[in-house]
Amino acid sequence: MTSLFEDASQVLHNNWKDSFTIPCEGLYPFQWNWDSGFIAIGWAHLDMERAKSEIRSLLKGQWKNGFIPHIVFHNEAETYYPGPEVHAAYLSDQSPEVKTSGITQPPVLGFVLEEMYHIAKDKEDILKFIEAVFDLVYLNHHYFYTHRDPAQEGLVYICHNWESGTDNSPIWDFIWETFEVPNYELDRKDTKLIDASHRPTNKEYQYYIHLIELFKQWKYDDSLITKGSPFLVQDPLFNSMLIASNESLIRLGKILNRMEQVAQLSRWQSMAKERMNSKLYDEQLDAYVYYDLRNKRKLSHVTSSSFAPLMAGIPSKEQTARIVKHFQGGRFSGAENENFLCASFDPGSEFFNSKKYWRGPVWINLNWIIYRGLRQYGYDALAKRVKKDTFYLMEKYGFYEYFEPSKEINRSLDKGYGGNNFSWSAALTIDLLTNTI
Ligand code: 2M8
Repeated sequence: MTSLFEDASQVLHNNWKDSFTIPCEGLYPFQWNWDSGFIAIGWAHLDMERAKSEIRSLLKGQWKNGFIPHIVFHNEAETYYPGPEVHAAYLSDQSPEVKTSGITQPPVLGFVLEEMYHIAKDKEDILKFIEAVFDLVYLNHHYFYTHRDPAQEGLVYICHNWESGTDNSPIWDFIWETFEVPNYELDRKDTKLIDASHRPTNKEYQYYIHLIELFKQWKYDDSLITKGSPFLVQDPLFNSMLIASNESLIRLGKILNRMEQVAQLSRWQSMAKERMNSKLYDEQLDAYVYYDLRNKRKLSHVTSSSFAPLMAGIPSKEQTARIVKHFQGGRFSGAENENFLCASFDPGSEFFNSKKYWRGPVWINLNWIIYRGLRQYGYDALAKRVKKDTFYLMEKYGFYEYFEPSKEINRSLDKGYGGNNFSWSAALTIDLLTNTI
């Protein structure tokens, strides 16, 4: 019998394509932005040269203004929709030579670089690498604070559900209710590859494609998107990843003596943390929620993204004590601890669906983010439980994309949900296996 570590390592090796790693054979055959960040952490434990290559390949897709796209199409593949011709990023005068999408994903690169630094045995060598990419990652943060924060308040917006990483979260239903879309012809491949009931509906895809069509009309010009996009949301996960990455870049910048960048990052950082608490924290729910910038309203629902601010050190100790109650005989754990941690959407809500992608299932990258957050605030026993739940699911089913949260339903299942041999599930398992708590 092979170990979990060996099996995870095999998944990464199988999904490696010369200079980067695909998230999943068939289902996601290109390089994805935040996937690559998590994958690089896995590679850092196995082969640091591959971890570096993963980051360099992603940065080949960076635009002149610092923007990093959510997909880089280095290769051709017929198994994914929408491909490069639908995204048509060449319409922007900022886009690079390689084909990319024109929307982004949660900015994890800053903290990924710091993880690589901690994992590396040869610190001199890794610092040379970090020094070589530091300005590019800094430029990405500069892009966010200068193009995605119209009120200059410290919170950046996303303009597409795919930018959130949590594609079909019920949160986006409330945005879809605010506008109508034409009927686009969809050439979906995902629903031919895996169980369609675990994926978003065609109606939802009409919205996803419509937003892309609007952005193309505007040649991906950020000022036109700010003015006109019907989807403009301040998302707690996205902003937490940016804040966690700011913090890492500040620490790395000090080591590299990049004091000018450190000073600017620190200014963004203090504003961002303050605003997360004054604008996105919901006192009634004891959780960070979403703000719909277009329609000027809070979207007060608890999702696994609501817990990401812990990893970024945003809540006070008192707030954290209230937040963790969701995990102990609470909303997410269930009163009798009947759920594995952590469902992607409030299991008590009428919008929860335990099988459907980001509307309920457990995701390993969010578990990793929550685990890191709990440890940061000293909730080691709870962190251990998140890790135990993660390993249980992975050992029982393998490295699936997402998993059933209900312990009861799990008794009769023999598979996880979505794609199998999914890279970030494997990569972050490798990382969790190396943590002693
Ligand atoms: C999923 O999203 C893509 C679009 O980006 C899709 O469904 O086609 C999400 O889970 C996203 O967070 C992830 O990065 C991507 C690749 O794993 O798949």
